Amino acid sequence: MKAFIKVMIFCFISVLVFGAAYAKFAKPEDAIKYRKAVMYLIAQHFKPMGAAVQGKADYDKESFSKDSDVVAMLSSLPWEASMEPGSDKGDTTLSPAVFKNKAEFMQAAKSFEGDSAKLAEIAKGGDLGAIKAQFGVVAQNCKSCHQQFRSK
Ligand code: ASC
Repeated sequence: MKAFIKVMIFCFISVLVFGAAYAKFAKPEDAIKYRKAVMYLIAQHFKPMGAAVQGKADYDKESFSKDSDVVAMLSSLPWEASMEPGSDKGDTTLSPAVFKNKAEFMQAAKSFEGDSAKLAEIAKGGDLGAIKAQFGVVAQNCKSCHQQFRSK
């Protein structure tokens, strides 16, 4: 009986913890800070790749590959935080269009995830021509999503 009660308490606590995991952001500002932090990191790893692709910096296979891995790794993180109700107000450039076109927004997000993963894969091969082409696809991805879903 004692063991049964222990199991019940464990389950109860698990439900509380698991339930809490759904409410990831206590307030809209937290979601804004979270996605800005992720976007900042993505940009920091995206820019050196852009410089290499444009010939403004030397192409280094290893560092390009590391940057592309980091971008791919981060690519799935900003979207949940971007759909947090009320987080289109305040210190943000998120367009309210996100809430009106959630499916379209998520589709754009998924394209970015897929295209970033592909870039990371191609980067491992070190074929600069193929890398340039795929980098262009990802950059276009950033651009069109920003046009639709970022204000200013
Ligand atoms: C960046 C950055 C963006 C994208 C975009 C790509 O480094 O901050 O918003 O790349 O310019 O088209």
